[in-house]
Amino acid sequence: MATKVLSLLLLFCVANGSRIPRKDSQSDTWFRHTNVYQIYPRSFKDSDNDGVGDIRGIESKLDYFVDLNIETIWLSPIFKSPMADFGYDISNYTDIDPIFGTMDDFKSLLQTAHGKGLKIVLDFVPNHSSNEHDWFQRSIKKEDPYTDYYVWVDPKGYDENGQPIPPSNWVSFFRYSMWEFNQEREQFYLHQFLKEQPDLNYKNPAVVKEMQDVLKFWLDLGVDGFRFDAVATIWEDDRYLDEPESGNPAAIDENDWLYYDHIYTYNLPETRDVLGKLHQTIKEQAEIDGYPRVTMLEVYLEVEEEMKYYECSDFPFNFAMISDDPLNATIVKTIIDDWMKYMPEGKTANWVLGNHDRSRLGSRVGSDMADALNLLSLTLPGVAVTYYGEELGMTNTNISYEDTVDPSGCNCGPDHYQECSRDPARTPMQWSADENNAGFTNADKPWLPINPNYPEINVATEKMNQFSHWSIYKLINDYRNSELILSDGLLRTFVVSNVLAFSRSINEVFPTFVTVVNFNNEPITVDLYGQFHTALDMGLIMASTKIQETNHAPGEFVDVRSIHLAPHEGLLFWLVSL
Ligand SMILES: *[C@@H]1O[C@H](CO)[C@@H](O)[C@H](O)[C@H]1NC(C)=O
Ligand SMILES: *[C@@H]1O[C@H](CO)[C@@H](O)[C@H](O)[C@H]1NC(C)=O
Ligand SMILES: *[C@@H]1O[C@H](CO)[C@@H](O)[C@H](O)[C@H]1NC(C)=O
Ligand SMILES: CC(=O)N[C@H]1CO[C@H](CO)[C@@H](O)[C@@H]1O
Ligand SMILES: [Ca+2]
Ligand SMILES: [Ca+2]
Repeated sequence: MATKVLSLLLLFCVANGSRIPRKDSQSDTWFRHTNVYQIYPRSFKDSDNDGVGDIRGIESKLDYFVDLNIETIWLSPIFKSPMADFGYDISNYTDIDPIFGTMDDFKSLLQTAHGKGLKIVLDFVPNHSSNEHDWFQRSIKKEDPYTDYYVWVDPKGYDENGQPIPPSNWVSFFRYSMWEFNQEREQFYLHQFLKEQPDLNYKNPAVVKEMQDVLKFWLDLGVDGFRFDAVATIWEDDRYLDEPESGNPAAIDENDWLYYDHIYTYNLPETRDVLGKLHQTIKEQAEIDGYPRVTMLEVYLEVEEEMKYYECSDFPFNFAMISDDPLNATIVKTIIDDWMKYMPEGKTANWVLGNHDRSRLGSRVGSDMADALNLLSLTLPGVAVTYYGEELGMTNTNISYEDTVDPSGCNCGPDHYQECSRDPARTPMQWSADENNAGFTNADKPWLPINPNYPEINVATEKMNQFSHWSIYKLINDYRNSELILSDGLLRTFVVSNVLAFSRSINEVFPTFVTVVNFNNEPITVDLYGQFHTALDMGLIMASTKIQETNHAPGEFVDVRSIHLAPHEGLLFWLVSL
């Protein structure tokens, strides 16, 4: 294939200029330039036909990642759980839930993955356990040492009906009070999420130690790192003062999290002290066996505030491109520039386009724009994070109220569930057009319905079409894997007529490549000459998301003074001289 020849040629010219030097080779580690793929295990592949995806299912599909040149797989929680929040309510942090398989299944997955050069990152949910966790059950009974493992507070008083009054007006993420009264202990406990998810008390050093032991358990088994869930909620102000109203018009009513400004419950500075201790446990493992693991954090903040979380992790996820606000070239340029400007020296950037809490990329920006944004994230410096199915152009699935299972959706009721439910972005992976349930399961009914677009949007069909979402994604990842896509070096971003472009090179003398994304709904011709850090004026095309509408086949040339772009086209080329 032309592209193979092309990349060999380019490899040769880079090799000629000696191996690509890295900015800080001392601390260089695999996760500075890896790509991360998030699997939502319930929906990836079902091996035993009960309608729910599982660990053996994932193991059976590992070659999919080898094929796509994806290195790191992050699994949403697979731990023992009553599934009130589908695994984000953990009743035993060191055990596998039977719905997903056994500990032996997990060990086998890990071993097979490592044998194929893949990494497995686990989801770590530090803020809360399940209410069915043994610690919580003993805490209710005030059995030491568990008495203060959770946040227990006396009622503020009792109302005229003798009902206990909660300590404060705090409202949880999933609506209604953050406080739940426990009859047995006659105190309220705190829950930032569901009442089935009591918050752990990080003011208690025994809890910190307990969670360090959990990390150690999995590190000793050989996992490659962790993604920490919901970290901004770890610490609360223990004066339990009421939070002020936010005035946010998006709030449904006063029971909605958005109704308040969470000044006493979200992103408190002590949070980072706790995280620092947990991160330290992960780093120490490298001192034992010489192999560095990754710590990635889930935290949604303004960029400058978010940067503080680099102190206590390898990187906090960059969610700036995941919002429901429309994106355009100027906005995305600002997102990129801000992250690169504020990121601490020597750290790694990252770009997240989707997850199991948000509307799917293809539904937010349109399927063709999704390809262009995948190109963007895969060619920016640092780590690209892909949510399962977004390499196929999967979109949200319309789900009726009757079929809704997400507690966040159910709590909003039949009139508002579509604003709150996360089910539409969690439906089964679409493997093929002609097997049962798109090749996900042979059960009569999968746990969530299959998207009706599966006959076109699926792995098998897209593999056979060189212009499909999947084929474009793979081509770009193949370049990434050839080390031509750099984690460090020069980056210049610019915008011309709502077209975003950026150039990348290790330094002035190394080859420069350029990514261009047309955010316009119309075709446009742009002149990008003079914007790069070199005077070269021809582009040798590596990839385009719109080959069928343009003449931008890999190996063709383009004059940078006059680049004709299709609507929503993403284009990748090397700067060359002829
Ligand atoms: C978690 O599960 C493991 C394996 O079954 C068991 O040995 C351990 O005691 C459990 N821990 C708790 C806190 O229930
Ligand atoms: C989604 O499904 C509901 C009922 O199941 C239907 O009323 C609604 O029109 C559908 N919406 C879309 C966008 O298809
Ligand atoms: C991009 O979005 C911003 C913010 O909504 C807006 O001010 C700007 O005019 C938009 N630019 C284009 C070219 O649409
Ligand atoms: C993106 C993400 O991981 N969201 C999770 C945050 O934490 C809550 C509670 O554990 C989950 O419900 C979300 O899915
Ligand atoms: Ca199963
Ligand atoms: Ca908390």
